[in-house]
Amino acid sequence: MNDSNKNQKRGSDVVDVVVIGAGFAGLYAHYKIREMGLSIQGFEAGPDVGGTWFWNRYPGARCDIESLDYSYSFSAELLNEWKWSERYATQPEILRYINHVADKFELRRDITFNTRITACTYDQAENLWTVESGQGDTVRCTYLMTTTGCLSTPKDPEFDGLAEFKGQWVQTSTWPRDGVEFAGKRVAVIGTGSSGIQSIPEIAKEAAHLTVFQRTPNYTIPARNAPIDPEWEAKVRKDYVEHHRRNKETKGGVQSKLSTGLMTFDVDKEERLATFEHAWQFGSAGIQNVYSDLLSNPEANVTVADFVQNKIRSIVKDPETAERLTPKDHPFATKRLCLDTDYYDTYNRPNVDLVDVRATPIETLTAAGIKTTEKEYPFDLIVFATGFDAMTGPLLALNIKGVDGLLLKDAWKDGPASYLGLMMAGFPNLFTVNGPGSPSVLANMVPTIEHHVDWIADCITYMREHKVTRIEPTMKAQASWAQTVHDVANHTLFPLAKSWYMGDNVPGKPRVFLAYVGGFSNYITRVAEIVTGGYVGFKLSSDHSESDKSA
Ligand code: N01
Repeated sequence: MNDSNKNQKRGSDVVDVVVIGAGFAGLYAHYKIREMGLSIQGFEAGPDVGGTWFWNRYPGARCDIESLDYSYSFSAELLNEWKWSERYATQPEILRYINHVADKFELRRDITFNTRITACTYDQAENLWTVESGQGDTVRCTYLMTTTGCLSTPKDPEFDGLAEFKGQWVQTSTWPRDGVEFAGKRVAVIGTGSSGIQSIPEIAKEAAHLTVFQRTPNYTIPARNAPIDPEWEAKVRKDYVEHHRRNKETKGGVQSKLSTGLMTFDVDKEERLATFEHAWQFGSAGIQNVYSDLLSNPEANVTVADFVQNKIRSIVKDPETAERLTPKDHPFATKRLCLDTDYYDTYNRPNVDLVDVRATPIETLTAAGIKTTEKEYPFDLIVFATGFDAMTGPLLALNIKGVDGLLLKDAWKDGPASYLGLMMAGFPNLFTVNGPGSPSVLANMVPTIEHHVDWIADCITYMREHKVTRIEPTMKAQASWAQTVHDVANHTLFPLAKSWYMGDNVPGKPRVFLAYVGGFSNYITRVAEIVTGGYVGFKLSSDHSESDKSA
């Protein structure tokens, strides 16, 4: 797939920038930093580019943002030459796109693949970062950029008896590259988040029998995926660059086709139901925004929750199964809303069963399969769709050590502390793309990535032009941003759900809302004001002086 490893630097080196990760964010970082004329060294744990789209190749994997929007916008030529085939692109098509971008701009040139970074240490005297891999690579750099993704540290299967199981087991998050055979097999899927909900209908079509182990039922909306509507495509492509610029002026990084601009109770019940029905038929996660208070007013939320619950009951023929699939313990869309193809209908198949593991918890895996408190189920294959240590996991795995030996894991023991999701106090010249406290997972990831990388590139340019050698946020600005992230989350219903947004899925993880829910456009404005004010909230220092622009 790539022959770039031939040209790579090994051993000890000093470069301007080290970029860790080669998914959407890492590749754009390479493009941008190279354009600035700086030297760069990239590392990627996988054997090739793609990040999340390299690893998550389970059947049914596709994006839940429309393809025409889930694209880089930094190159008009790239936008215009790449043609997506479906409304919501599949994982293989997205990976082909990422490979096309890497080929077109020769972005593999400075990346060392198959190399996981295991330590990043700040050297105060030299004002340099030392970056080390598990294989003995050591590189020093002036600026360190993490483009390690938000959902790239899989949660390991946390079940007793895994070693006893005699069949095959796989994780959706690290799906085998040569595929998995389901035909004729008794298959279990554990987990009903996006990965489970996308893969279950596909696995059910092939497996002899599928048993789904569900802990929390999730809300999901039919994607209504189809070949791209040529009329819509022509309209977007007429002014494609401008279309992407407008995406960056929205709350979610994508222009809504469903928002009414109204509040839920501005309209009567009949009109509301017609609006929800239109959104259901349209097929988009945008149903959560048709009325602006659906995610902040509990009564408003109940109206859409009831609508979707009735849909579940109307699709799933067995009333008991329908009841088990109906979410009851969290408001609508406060766990990440899923988009599916035939998910609920899959439970009408004779070869599919649903086990509620809250009613009958999994006790252990056995040589033959899975034993719950009720009985033992024999399986040939178990699929773990059990999620990730989101947002903080990928950064903590880098073993980052900052000023005075401060470990990131200690700095974050009560939850991630970051200024704007871009930088952390005590870790100078370390930039995080889509770090905790940024809009990231609550928005279209590609424009948020472009925004962060552009911001970092501008910041480095500013530093070089103004002879600034060190930048880091002040503790005060960082604490104030954490308060903002907390406050805006508390104005919504999100904290009412036990979700990975809150760190609930990882035992012992502090309960903190991990993303900025105030909207991408507001965030862009805030960040721009900070820059215009001369990097408000950052401590800038040169070899001779220090300035502190307290927020
Ligand atoms: O992971 P999840 P995911 N015993 O954490 C269950 C993005 N993504 O990989 O809810 C039993 O959502 C867990 O149960 P509970 C997207 O942002 C995007 O599916 O914790 N069950 C849950 O049902 C998404 O939100 C796309 O009670 C256990 C499931 O496993 C994020 O990635 C596609 C368990 C995990 O769901 C993560 O999605 C795929 C246990 N011990 C992913 N541990 C698209 O673009 C966990 N579970 C469409």
